[in-house]
Amino acid sequence: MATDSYAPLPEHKFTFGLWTVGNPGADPFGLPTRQRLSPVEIVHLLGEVGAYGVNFHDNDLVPIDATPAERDQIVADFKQALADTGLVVPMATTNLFTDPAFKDGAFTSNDPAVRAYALQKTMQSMDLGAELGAKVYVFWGGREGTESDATKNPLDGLKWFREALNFLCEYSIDQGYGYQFALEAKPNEPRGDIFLPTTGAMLGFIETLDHADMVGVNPEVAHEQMAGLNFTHAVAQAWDAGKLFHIDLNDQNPGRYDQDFRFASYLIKSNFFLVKFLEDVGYDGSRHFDAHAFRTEDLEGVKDFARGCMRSYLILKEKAQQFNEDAEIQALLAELTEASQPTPALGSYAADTAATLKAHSFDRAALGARGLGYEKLDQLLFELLMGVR
Ligand code: GLT
Ligand code: MN
Ligand code: MN
Repeated sequence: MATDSYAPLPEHKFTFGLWTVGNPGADPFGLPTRQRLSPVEIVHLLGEVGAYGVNFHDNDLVPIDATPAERDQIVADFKQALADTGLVVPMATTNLFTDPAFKDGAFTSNDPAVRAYALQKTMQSMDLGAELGAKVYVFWGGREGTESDATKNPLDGLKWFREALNFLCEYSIDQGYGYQFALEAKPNEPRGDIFLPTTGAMLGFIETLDHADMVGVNPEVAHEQMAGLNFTHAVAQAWDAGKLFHIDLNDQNPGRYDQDFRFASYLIKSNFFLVKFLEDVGYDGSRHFDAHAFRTEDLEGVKDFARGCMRSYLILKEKAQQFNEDAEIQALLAELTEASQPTPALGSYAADTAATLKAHSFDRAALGARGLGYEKLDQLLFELLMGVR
C-alpha cells in the first residue's frame, strides 16, 4: 500500500491549542453546539489525528477558581495523557481576556490593581507552562485597547505594556525558564481597537524592551488579513528580523470578524505563498493551528477539521516544491532579476561608485516600456495550484 504523503509526522511540528479542537461551537449569538472535552480527552483526540503537540492557556487546563489540590490532580492527569500519546507542549500562554477583571485590559488596564493581578496570573501561568515543558510563551493582548480614546492615553498603554513585559522577562530569567516570548497582534475584536494592531507594530515595539533579544512575534493569518494586510509579507519581516518565534495558522475572509477557519480553507493562494515561505527559509518552529471547526460540526467533524489543517499544509508544501522544481516557472523567475540594460555595478556606498552612477545614462523609456511577463507567471502558478500542470 502506498504511504500517504500528506500524513502528519512529528517532524512537521503540527500543534493545536486546547482551545482550538476543544472549541464547543459557541459564538456571541449562540450557545455551544458540541460537548466540552476535558484536556485529557483533547490530548487523546490530537494523538488520534496525528498532531505533534498541544498548547494551552492556564485556564484551558486549570480552571481559574481551582484549588491547589485540584490543580495538582489536573496537571498530573494531563502529564499522563501526554505520556500516553507522546504529545509535547511547545507553547503556553495566559488567559488575560475572559474574566471580567480584564474588561478594560490586563497589562494596560487603567487600574494598577488589575495590572498587578495580570502580572501575578501570568507568572503563575509561566510556572505551569515551564512545568509541562513549554519553551515559547505567547502574549495575545485581546483586551489591551479601547473603545473610546477618551478613556485611555495610548502612551500610557504602551508604557504599561512595556513595563509588564520587562518585568516578566526578568521573571523568566530569574526562574531559568529559558522562554522565548512571542507577541501576537490583532487589530480589533474583542476591543474596539487593540494596541499594537499588526505584526509590524509589534516588531517596532519589541526594540523598546529591556530584553528585546528574548521577545519575538506570533503572527496569525486571520489577524493580519483582518487588517487587510499581506500575511506573508508580515511573516517575512518577522523572519528577516530574527523574530519569528511562533506562528498561528488558520484562515479568514479578509474584512470579516475573526473567523479562525481551518487552515487554507479560504485564501488558497496566499496560504500557498505562506507555506512556501516557511519551507523555503527553513522555519523550524511549531506550525500551530489556531483555528476551530465550523459550529455545524460534531466530534467527527472536529477531527475532520484538525486532519484537514495538517493535510492542507502538507499539500501546499508539496505544491511549493513543485513550484521550485518547475523548469518553466524557474526560468521566468531567473530572468526577472537580470538587468534589462547596461547598468553600473553597485555595492556598498563609495564616492566613486556614486559618481559613476550619477554619470550613467539610463534608457528610462525602455525601463518603462518593458513587459515583465507577470501575467504568464501568475497564471502558471494558478494552474499549478489547480492541479492541471
Ligand atoms: C484566542 C485568540 C487567539 C490567540 C489565543 C492565545 S486565544 O483564541 O483568538 O488568536 O492566539 O491567547
Ligand atoms: Mn492566535
Ligand atoms: Mn484568531
